[in-house]
Amino acid sequence: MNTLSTSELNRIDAWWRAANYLSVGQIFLLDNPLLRRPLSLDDVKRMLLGHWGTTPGQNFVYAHLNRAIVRHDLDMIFISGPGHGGPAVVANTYLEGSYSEIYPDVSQDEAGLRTLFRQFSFPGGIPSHASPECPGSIHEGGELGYSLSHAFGAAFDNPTLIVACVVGDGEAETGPLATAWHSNKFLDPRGDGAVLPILHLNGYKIANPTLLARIPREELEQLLRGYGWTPCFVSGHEPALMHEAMAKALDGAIADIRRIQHEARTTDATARPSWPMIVLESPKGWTGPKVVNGKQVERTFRSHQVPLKPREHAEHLKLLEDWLRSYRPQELFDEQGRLNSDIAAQAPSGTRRMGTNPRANGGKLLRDLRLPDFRDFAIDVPVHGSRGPGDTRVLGPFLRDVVALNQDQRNFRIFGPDETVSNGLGSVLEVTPRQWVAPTTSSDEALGPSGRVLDSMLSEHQCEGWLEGYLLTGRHGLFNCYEAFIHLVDSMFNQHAKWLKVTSRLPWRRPIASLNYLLASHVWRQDHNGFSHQDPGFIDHVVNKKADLVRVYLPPDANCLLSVMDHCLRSRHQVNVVIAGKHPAPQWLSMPVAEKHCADGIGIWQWASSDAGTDPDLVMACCGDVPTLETLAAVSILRERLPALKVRVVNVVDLMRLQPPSAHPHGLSDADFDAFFTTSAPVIFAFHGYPALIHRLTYRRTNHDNIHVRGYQEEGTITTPFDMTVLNELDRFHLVLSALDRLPALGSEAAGLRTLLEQKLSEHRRYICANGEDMPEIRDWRWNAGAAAR
Ligand SMILES: Cc1ncc(C[n+]2csc(CCOP(=O)(O)OP(=O)(O)O)c2C)c(N)n1
Repeated sequence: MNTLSTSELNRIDAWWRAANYLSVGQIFLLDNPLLRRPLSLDDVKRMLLGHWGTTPGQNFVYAHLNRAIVRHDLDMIFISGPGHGGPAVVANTYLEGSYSEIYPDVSQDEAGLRTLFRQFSFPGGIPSHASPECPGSIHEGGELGYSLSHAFGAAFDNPTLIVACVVGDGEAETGPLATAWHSNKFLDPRGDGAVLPILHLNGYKIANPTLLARIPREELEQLLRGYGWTPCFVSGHEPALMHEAMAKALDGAIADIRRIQHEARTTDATARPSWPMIVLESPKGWTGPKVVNGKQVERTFRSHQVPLKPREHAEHLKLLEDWLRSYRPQELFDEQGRLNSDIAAQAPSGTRRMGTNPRANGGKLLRDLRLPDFRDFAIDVPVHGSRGPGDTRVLGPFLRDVVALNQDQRNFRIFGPDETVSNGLGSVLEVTPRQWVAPTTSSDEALGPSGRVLDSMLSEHQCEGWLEGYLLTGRHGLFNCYEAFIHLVDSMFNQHAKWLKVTSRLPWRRPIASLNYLLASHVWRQDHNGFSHQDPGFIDHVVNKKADLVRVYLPPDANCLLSVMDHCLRSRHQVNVVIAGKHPAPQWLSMPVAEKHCADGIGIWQWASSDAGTDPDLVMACCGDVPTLETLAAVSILRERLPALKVRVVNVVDLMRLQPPSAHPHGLSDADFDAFFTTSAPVIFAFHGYPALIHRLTYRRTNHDNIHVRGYQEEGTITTPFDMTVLNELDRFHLVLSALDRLPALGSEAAGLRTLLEQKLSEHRRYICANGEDMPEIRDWRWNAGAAAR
């Protein structure tokens, strides 16, 4: 028996035709939206920018999802993997009414249609992709590869939600997408929603066939089954047959999803389900021009963008008009240009419409996290420089309690590529397992079908994509990662930052929780990994983005880390990068002092300085835990050997304080900057990352010429922790030597010290090569100026 009645089939086909008509109209038309008169060149845009090829397939999917939503009363959102099919999502959200509710000027009449067409890919209008401006979108799809991970991120902790995710067959060739199929091993059918992937096998990319379309059907099916999915193929090109096949496939998929969820939610079944997915094998450029300039277009890569160029080829105008009229617009829209009511009635109502589902405007659903008082986790700092267990290890119990306090709300997750324990955050596993729906053995630790930590897939791309999807649908999270390998998601970070930038200017999009990176296992302490694991360049990458969106924090110790993390978890619509160590390290500030220091973002450490609050001869600045340690060790040498020298110690937690306020909202005024760094004293700046960044951030400051930066110089290997700093001339001895270079007035006093320091460096080298560890005087060094921490 057929799934669709004839009238249902006709209505769904009419919706599809309407969406196709609106899509072609968006790509081509400036005017004459209802073809009330013969098309003229004046009706056609001068610059034709957009993508047709993927669009009819996505329109087809959307039309059928609408039917499924109504029929099964689904809570569903739509992700357009090949987001260049923007005309499709715009057209469908317009047809369902969501679009005009947000943009009343794009009204449901002829004038609105004209605006809809004109604005697309047009100066002052909207982008050609499923961009943030498009209601219902959480995924721009400009950079291909992340649709499925976003879909899973959205589905976590949304037990009623089904995320319908169109995956391009070209997109499926990207690394992130190819690994994303495995996300099904992390979806808990009890507490999470479902993801319904629809692999859009239209056969072509921009100029090539796709791999998945050119492997035998059986091989493709085995591949998808091998990833743990149960694929259902919908193949063909004849609309009536395809409508019936798609409706049937969707009903089947929804039934399977419901069965899986019902079983999981009502029994003790723990076996990993094989979730359904659909493979939609339809022609690229379906229903568009078949042959243009003597070449096949429909079902080829030639349909990818704009298949007709009426201004270049006179005969294309007629082809375009025929194409538009082939959808029979007079049957679809009434005299006023409004979609005929019997067609419009197919749309789901209210927030069931995919363009209006609040999950796709996550800020609307965002609830504050319940946060424990971070001060309760403070480490005691009886004297400046007392030993801590490792800063992230102090943070761990705080995060553990964040997890525990929000278990009921189910709105906080920690993501990591198999590194949460390694990064010193193992405490969180005291209150939650790592979510893992595959089988376990008795030797596994802290794995379970439902948990707040997702760290059991070695894929930075999935962690990033899942977290983004989670945040975009109104929840909170943290991504912990080795510093060097966070670069794997540079590009994903870019896209997310772009999304934040655009949405921050859309009043109807509510702010979402910030994307928080905790980069532990950083460049300076990759003791057992070496050069491949040493790279602090993510900071440089991040600061390229719009200043009001990015924050970079380098807490010098555990109490500062606690304060910074509390702040980040409360913040909205930003990207926060926090860099912290996991190895035992000196602690400098008691909690009250740390809290104030972090709120200020920068401070003079008077207890370590010898300028007695007067104009210093030298500023020793530091940013990052290891640079802070080496700076204080350098200062102790200076204070012991050159007691008359007036040294000021400045510590920077919030890197953005260095920029002028015109460049970043956290920027220090010039007067404040000068008050910290003086206008003429030499500044030796020990920095966690590449030195050039400090110059870039401070080049407009009065004293910039006197700022001498030491940081990572791309020197690394397996060696001792202190030797890493020596190799990069960030160690205490080089810092003092740098200071002496810039204090010529010291004369012979400096010469003696210089000789001593050079001897120390030689001694260090000899010692580590003989003993395989740092010299005792380095390992056991303590800040001994004697002042108690306050
Ligand atoms: C990561 C990435 N690489 C390259 C591109 C350029 N690009 C845009 S569309 C496209 C082809 C996409 O093919 P597919 O995913 O199959 O989409 P469809 O055929 O449905 O248009 C390419 C390569 C991109 N957008 N993103």
